[in-house]
Amino acid sequence: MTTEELKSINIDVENLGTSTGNTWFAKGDIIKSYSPTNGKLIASVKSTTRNEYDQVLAEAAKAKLLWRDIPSPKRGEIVRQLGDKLRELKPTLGKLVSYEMGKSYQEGMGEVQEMIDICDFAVGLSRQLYGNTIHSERPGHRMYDQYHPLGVIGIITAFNFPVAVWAWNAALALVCGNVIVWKPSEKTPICAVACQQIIADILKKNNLPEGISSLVTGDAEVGKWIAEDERITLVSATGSTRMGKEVAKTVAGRLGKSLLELGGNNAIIVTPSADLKMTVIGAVFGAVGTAGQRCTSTRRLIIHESIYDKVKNALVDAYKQIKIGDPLDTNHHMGPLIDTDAVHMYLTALEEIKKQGGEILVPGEVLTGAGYESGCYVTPVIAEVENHYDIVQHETFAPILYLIKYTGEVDNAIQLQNAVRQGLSSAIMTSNLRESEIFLSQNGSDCGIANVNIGTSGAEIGGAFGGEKETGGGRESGSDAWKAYMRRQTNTINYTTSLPLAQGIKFDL
Ligand code: UN1
Repeated sequence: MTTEELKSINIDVENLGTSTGNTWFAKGDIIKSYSPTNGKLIASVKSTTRNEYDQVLAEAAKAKLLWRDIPSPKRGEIVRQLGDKLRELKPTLGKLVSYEMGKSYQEGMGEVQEMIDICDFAVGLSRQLYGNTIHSERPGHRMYDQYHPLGVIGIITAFNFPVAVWAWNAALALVCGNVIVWKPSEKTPICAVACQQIIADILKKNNLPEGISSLVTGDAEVGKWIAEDERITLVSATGSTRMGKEVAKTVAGRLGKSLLELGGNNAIIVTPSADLKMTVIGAVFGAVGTAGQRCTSTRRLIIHESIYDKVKNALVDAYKQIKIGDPLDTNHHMGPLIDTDAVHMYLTALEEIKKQGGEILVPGEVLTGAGYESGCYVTPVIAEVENHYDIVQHETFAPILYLIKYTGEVDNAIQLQNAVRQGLSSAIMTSNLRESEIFLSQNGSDCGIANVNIGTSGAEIGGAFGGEKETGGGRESGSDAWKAYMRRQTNTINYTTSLPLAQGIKFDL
C-alpha cells in the first residue's frame, strides 16, 4: 500500500500527527511507521509536543460546551455519517490496517466491519440513553435518574486493533455527548491519522467545531499527559496490564475515572463430548488469528485426558496447513508479528517454556528468505505445559498455544482455567448441558467473556467487552457499556406545598 493509494481516498498522512479536527500541528519528533509485512517505510508522522497537546485540550474544552447541547439523536446522525463513510472505505482502510499492523486482509476488513457495527449500534443508542423512574417514598414526589455527558474523554489504544478499539470508544463517547482525544499506539500511527481525517471531514461538512475529535501521537509520555490531566474526565485505555496499572494509579490519584481493557490469558476447555472439528477450527483461529496478538487470543487449551491425544494430534496436523506470509495475500492464514521486539519476546518465551519443563510439539522459528525480509514472520507454536509454569501465567503476545491436561470432572478444568491473574475471555467445547451450565454459573469461569462452543476471540460488538482481575474490569462496546461514558444524576422533585423529609425524620421550625 502506497501513500498514493491513501491519497486516493483523501488520506494524506505524511508528516502529520497531531490534530484537532482538520487543523494539523506538526512540530514534534518524527515517528516512522514501517510495515511489518515487508519492512518498508509507510509514512512518517510527527509526535505531539506538550504545547500542541495543550492547544488540543483547549479546543476540546471549547467544543464540549457546544457538542453536549446538541440533542443526542442529532449527535447520532454524525456517527451515522461516520459509519456510512467507513462502509465506503472498508476495503482501503482494511488494507491499511493489514499493511501497517500485519493482520490478514480478512481480519483487517473484519476490524473495519467492527467499526461500522459499533457506529450502527451507537446511532440506535443515541435515542436510548435511558435512565430509570423511581417511586419516591414521599407523597407528591417524583424521582428519576438521568445521564449527562462527562466532558472530555481520553482514548489510549494498542497496536493490535489500530482502528476498531478507537471506534468502540469514539462512537459511544460521541453519542453520549463527549468530545474525544485519541492517543493511538506509536506502532500504528498511520491508521490513526486515516481515521482522524475521516471524522474531521465529517465534522467540517456539518459545520461542527474541530475540537470534538482530536488526535495526539507519541510514546508513553503522551499517555502520561492524558492520565494526569484533570481536564480529561474519563481515560479509556486498552493495552498491557503493566500499562494499565500505571494509568489506573495516575488517574485514581486525581480521582478521575478510568476504563481499562488489559491483558488476557484465555483458555478453551475441551471436554470429552467436544466436537473435534469445531474445537480445532476455534482453537487454531483463536491462537494464530492476528498472529496471536489479540487480547482475546487463545493461549491455553485445557483438554480432558480421555481425548487429549486425539485433540493434540488433530491440532498438530492442522498447524501443518497454516500458510504464513504477506497478510494482503488472501492465501495466507497468518501474517507477521508487529515488529522485531515482538519476535524477541516470542523467542524468549520459547526458551522459557523449555527451561520451565514444557515440551514443544510444534516448534517455533523466525522465517527468513524471500517474502520474509522484515524479520517479523514466525511460525506458530504448540507446547505441552503445566498451568502453573510462570511463562504460562503471563500473556505472551505471540502465536504460542499451550496444551494442558485435566482429569475427572469439568470443575477441575474450570479451576485450571481460573488459576491465572487475567480474566478476559474463556470458552468451553461441550455437548453436555450440565457442563456448559456449570461453566457459565457463579462457580464457573471468572472471565468477562464466557462462550460455549465458540472460541475465545471474535466477540461481537453487541455485548459488553472486557474482563476481570488483571484485565482491568472495564467494559467497552455493546450492552450498557455506554454508561461508563456518562455521569448519572438522581433527581427528586417535590410538587407539594410541604417539605416532608425522607426516612420519616421530623424537622419543624
Ligand atoms: C482486542 O484484542 O483488543 O473479540 C480486541 C475480538 C475482537 C476484539 C479484540 N472483536 O477478538
